[in-house]
Amino acid sequence: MSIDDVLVPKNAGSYHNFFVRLGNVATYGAFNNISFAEQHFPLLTQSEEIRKDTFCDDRNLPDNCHGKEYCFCTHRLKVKLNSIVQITLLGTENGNFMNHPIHLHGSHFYITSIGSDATKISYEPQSENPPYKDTLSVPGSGYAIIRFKADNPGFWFFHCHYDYHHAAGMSAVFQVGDLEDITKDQRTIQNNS
Ligand SMILES: [Cu+2]
Repeated sequence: MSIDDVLVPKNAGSYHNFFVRLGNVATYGAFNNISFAEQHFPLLTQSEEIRKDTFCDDRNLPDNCHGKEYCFCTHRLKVKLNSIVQITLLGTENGNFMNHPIHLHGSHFYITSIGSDATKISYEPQSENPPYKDTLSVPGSGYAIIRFKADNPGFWFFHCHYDYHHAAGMSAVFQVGDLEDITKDQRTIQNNS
């Protein structure tokens, strides 16, 4: 994969663009006002237990969440295998007092833009040679834009790395590929080991 494939996704079969507001209050944390609730089974190895209503996102909230400020459910961001994913991470802390170290499993990402003022988001890549990381500190009242190629099928945790924020729900799970892509990949790993 070249940097150009990610920074200029012109040849990508598909492209996903997410906007994630980071929120934390005294007792819970959230991405887009959804506080992550874990399932009782591991998604990766017991995917046969996944049901239609296992996951939620900000366009598909469970019925009991409507009208509520915060919602508790298994927040999933689903992307096509080999697509280019852009995520805008938005700090919502007043006065910039707490940054959030956001960590992605399964892939590294390029940080194409970062700033301390969330009202001045720039989508123009700030460098031709951007940092390549699996964790970044999003300024408390600022923003960061990250991009990666979703070429590793699976369920991957995406969360604030302050353990108490993570435990309080400041997390989501990326589903890279359809279940067939994921289980096929696992069979390949099992047969090769
Ligand atoms: Cu945090």
